[in-house]
Amino acid sequence: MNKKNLDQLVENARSELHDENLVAFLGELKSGKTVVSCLLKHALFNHFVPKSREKYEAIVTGGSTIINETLGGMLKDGLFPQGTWPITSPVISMEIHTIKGRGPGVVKLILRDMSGENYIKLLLKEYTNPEDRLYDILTFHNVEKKPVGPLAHLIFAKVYVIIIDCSGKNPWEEEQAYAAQMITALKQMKELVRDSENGKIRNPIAIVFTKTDELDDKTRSLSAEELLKKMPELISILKISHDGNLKCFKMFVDVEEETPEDIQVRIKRDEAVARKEFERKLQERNNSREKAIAKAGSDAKNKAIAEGRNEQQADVEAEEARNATKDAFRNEPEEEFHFDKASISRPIRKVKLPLRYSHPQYIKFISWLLQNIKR
Ligand SMILES: Nc1nc2c(ncn2[C@@H]2O[C@H](COP(=O)(O)OP(=O)(O)OP(=O)(O)O)[C@@H](O)[C@H]2O)c(=O)[nH]1
Ligand SMILES: [Mg+2]
Repeated sequence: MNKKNLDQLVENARSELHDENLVAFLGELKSGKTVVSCLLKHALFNHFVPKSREKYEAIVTGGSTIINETLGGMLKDGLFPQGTWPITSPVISMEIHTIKGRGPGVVKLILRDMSGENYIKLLLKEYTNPEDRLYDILTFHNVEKKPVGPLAHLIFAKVYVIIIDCSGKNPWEEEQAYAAQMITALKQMKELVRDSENGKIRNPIAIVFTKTDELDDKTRSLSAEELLKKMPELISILKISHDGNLKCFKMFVDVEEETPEDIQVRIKRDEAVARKEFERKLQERNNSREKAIAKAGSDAKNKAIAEGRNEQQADVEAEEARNATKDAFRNEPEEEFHFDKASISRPIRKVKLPLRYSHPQYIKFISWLLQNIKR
């Protein structure tokens, strides 16, 4: 990586994402990012739009398949989403219009979820050189060779949502250390791309406490702001790194323990998903084999012609080369589908049906996002 390349990447990312109203969800593995992004959509359509005093209309303009599948699994079978695959970073885009009155006009809201695994790799891992981190973020998994990779929004999002998982044994200690580390990395990135003021992040930040149903009775009754006070290290990091709107929210879904039947439903779903992925990979491998076979043939033919043999002879050699390549592939061990049911057969928590969640907090969260995304 040289400095010029990096500057170019930064400019690409800036111009691609400058006008996008991107909301970045940041949080550890399994902290609840996907659940929050899905319930935000649910709350928007089922609570915010129908109950607002302003007249709103909302439509999903992107990511409806993933959202319908995930929400469908929760609402119908009480299934929590599968972990987000590290090779994807789902985007859900929605447009919210004010029909009449003052309101914010049209707001396009784009939520970008990410896998906790990538979050750890890009924001929690130590880097000796911050420019290396920036480069990794901008180029991460850019398989489609676009001007910037799918995770460039980590640098150029309009709003950041930091997820704090309350379900751990000692959430305050651990989670505040992660969040503080992440904010420090983000601040460093913002300074590098000159998107900070006086060395501070200016973007609005929401701190979202998830799984608050798992807190003890006394702690659960605290407000979101009071929960933040349990993390003095995070507060002081925010003070020195952030100068902008900051708001806290607490979110939960009512959960219950799975029954043996529930476990079977979940295993069946997970196995089907794993099989689909296996078949996709197999298809990908077969396609690349086909290409390699064809290439071996045309290479051999070109070589034969270049060496002065006639067309017929060249075709024979091409056929031989294709067969040799086919044989080589045939000798490779066949891949088999493995699915480890035993490791996922213990009961875990499922969504208690009918779905009940902290929708008043989601309504506040949506209002806050609408206000802050417009700036
Ligand atoms: N008790 C409780 N558990 C929850 C709640 N929300 C999520 N969970 C649990 O947390 C798990 C992870 O939630 P996700 O939303 O998939 O987490 P994530 O951050 O998207 O995870 P990755 O994509 O793997 O990084 C779920 O499978 C549930 O078991 C909640 O409100 N209460
Ligand atoms: Mg996820």
